[in-house]
Amino acid sequence: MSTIQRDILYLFELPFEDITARRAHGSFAYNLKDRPVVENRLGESPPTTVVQVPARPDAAANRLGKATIVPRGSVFSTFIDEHREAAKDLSDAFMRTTDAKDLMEFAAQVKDLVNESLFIYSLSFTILRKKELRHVRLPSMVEVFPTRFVPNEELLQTQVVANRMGASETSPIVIEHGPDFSSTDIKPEHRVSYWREDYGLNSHHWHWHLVYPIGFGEFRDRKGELFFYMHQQMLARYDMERLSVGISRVEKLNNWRVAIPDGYFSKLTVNNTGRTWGTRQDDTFMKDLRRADIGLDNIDISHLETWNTRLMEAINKGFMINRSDESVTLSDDVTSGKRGIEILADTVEADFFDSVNYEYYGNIHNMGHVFLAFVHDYNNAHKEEAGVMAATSTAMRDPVFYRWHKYIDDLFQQYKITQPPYTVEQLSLSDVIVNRASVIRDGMTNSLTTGFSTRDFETSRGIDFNSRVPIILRLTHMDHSPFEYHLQVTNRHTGPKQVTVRIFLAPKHNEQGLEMSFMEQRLLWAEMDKFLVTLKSGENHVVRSSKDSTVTIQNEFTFRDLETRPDTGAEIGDFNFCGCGWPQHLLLPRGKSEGMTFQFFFMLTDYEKDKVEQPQGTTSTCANAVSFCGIMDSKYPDSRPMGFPFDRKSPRLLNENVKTVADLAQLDNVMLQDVTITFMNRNMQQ
Ligand code: CUO
Repeated sequence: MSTIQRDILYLFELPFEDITARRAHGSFAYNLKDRPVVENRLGESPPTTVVQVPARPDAAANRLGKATIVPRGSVFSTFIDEHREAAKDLSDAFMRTTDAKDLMEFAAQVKDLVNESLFIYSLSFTILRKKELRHVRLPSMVEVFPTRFVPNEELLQTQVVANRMGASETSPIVIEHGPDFSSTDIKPEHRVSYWREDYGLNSHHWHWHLVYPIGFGEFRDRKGELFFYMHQQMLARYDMERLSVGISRVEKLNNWRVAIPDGYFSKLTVNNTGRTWGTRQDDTFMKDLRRADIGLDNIDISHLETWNTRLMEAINKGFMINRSDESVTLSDDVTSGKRGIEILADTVEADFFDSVNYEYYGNIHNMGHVFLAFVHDYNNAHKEEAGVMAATSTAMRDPVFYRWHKYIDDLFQQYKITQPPYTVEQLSLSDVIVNRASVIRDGMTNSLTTGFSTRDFETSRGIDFNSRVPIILRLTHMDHSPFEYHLQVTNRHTGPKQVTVRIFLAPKHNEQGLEMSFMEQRLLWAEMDKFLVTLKSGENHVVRSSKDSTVTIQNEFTFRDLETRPDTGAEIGDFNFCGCGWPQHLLLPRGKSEGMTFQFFFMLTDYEKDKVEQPQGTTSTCANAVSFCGIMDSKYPDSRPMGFPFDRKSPRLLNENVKTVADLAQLDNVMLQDVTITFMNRNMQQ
C-alpha cells in the first residue's frame, strides 16, 4: 500500500470515533498537534505508525461554509438541498488543498467538526475528482458504516461477546447475517428482502450517486440519461426477482393521497449510539412536510402534483419551457446537443444547475425521497430520524423505493413512447449473421443455476468494539455459477468487421404464465453485457465470460484488501470509477427451484455507428461497469440511446409491427435463446 493510500484510507476507519483514536488494529494513529493520540489501552503496544497533522487555521468551523449545518450523528441526505449545499462546501474546501498530503491533513483536522456521513461522502467525492488521487481506492461501505447493513441487535450482541473475550483469545469473532434479513414472509413484499437488503446492491447505489452527483455543477457526459437508464435497469432486475418468487411486478406510486400499504422497519442505526432510522407502518399516508429542522417547512403534496402536471404537459407537447420562457424541444433523434431524455431526466432528478427550469418543474424525484423518508414524522412531533429512503446507501432496502422509482420511470417511459420507433436500418447490420447463440455453465447448455454465498467484512473497521481481535461480519448474498456466452457468427464482408455485441435477459412469461408482447416485455430487459468484437471474414466463434460483464464489478475492496494491495502507483488507472458497478453476484435473477424460463437476446450492431470519439488525452483504461457507470473524464462509450433497442415502442419490420421479441429476432444480426434458471438453495461456494 502506498503511503498516501494508507494515510487517506484510515480517515475512513471508525467514522464515529475521534480522529485521534487508533486505527489499523491499533498500529496507526493521526497525531494532531493540539490533540495528541489517545493513550494506549491496557496491554496494547504503541502504534508503529504515527502521522503528524499540523494545526491549520483554514480548517476552523467558521471557514467551512455550510459544511457544519448537518448535525453530527444524524442522517445526511443528498436528496435534501441544504445537505447537498453542505457537501458542496466541504468538497470545495477539500478541492482547494494543494496535494494528497495537504488534503489528508486538512481532512483530519475537520473530521470531528462535521457530520460523519457527510465527511465520508465529501472525502470520497474529492478523491474521485482530484486527478492526483486517482490511484487511491475507497474501502467498501460495509466496513465504513456497518450500522447501515447489520441490525443494531446483532451489533450489540457482538459487543457482549467482545466484552467477554478471554485475554488469551486470538481468533476473530464472526457474526453471520442473513438470509432471513429484516422481515418474515407474512407480507409478500418481503419475499424479495434478500435482494433489497443485499450489501452489494446498496453499495452500488451509494457509489453511483457519488459518481453522478447533482447540484455540484460537475459535468458528466449523459448524466441525466444515465440516471434514467441505470434506475430503469434496477427496476427491470427487481421485477425479474419478483417474478422469480411469485409476486407481481412493482406498481408505481403515483397517487400520493392514498395510504402506502407496505411499511418498512430497517432495524438499522444511524450512528454508533443506537439512534435508529425512522420506520414506516403499513398503510401510512403521505403528509405535507413541516420539517423546519431540515429546512423543509413548507412543502406540500400539492407541490408534487403541480410539478407532475407540468412535466406530463411537457412530455405530451414535446417541449419544455426553459428559465428564459423559451421552448426546448424534446427529441432523442438529435445530431448535436442534449437528447430529450437527458433534458427531461436532469429536470426530473432534479439537478439545480442542469434542470431546464428548476423553479417551474421543481424537484420531484428528490422530494419524493424526502416525503417518504419523513412520512412517519412529517412535522418533527416525535423528533424521529429520517427513514432509509433519505440515503443512497440504504434507500434500496425499502419496498417503497421501487414504487417511487417506478413512478419516476413511468414519466420517462411516457416520453420514450412519443419517440419514433427504430427503423430497420437502425436495427440491422448487413452481411453479419448470428447463426447460433447459447450460454454454457459447467458443460451444460442454456441451463443456469443460482444459490447463495457469503462474504466476510471486518466490522471492527467501522465500529470500535474495544476488541483486540478483528470482528468479522459474514454476509449471505445471492450468487450464481459463472457461465460463458458462445456465439457462432458469419461475417460476409471480405475483411474484418468490428461489431458491438449487446446481450439482454428477460423473463419469458408474465405473472399469468403467458408469453409477453414486445411492449409488455420491453421494460423487463436487463442489460447483461455489451462489448466490442472484431469479426474475421467468414465464420467466427465468440466466447465471453459472464465475469467480464460491462454492468458489473467483481467485488469491493475491504480495508484488508487495500492494506495488502501492492503499491503500483498512479499508473493503475481510474479505478475509483470502476468501484461503481452492479454487483457481479446479482448478475442473474434468482429463478425458481423448479426452473424458470428466461430469454437471452443477442444483437450485433455496427461499431462504426456505435463508437464515440473520446476527447484528446483521455487515457482511461478502466472498462468495468461502463454500461452503468460510464468512464471517468470520458464520454459514454456508446452513441445509441441507452436501452437501445428496447427503449422505444415496437418497430416495424417487413411492413408489420413487431408483436413479440421473436419477430425482432428474424433479423440476421439478432438471436433469441431460451434458458432455464434454477434456484438451487445451496451455498455456491461449496
Ligand atoms: Cu437513486 Cu432515487 O435516485 O435513488
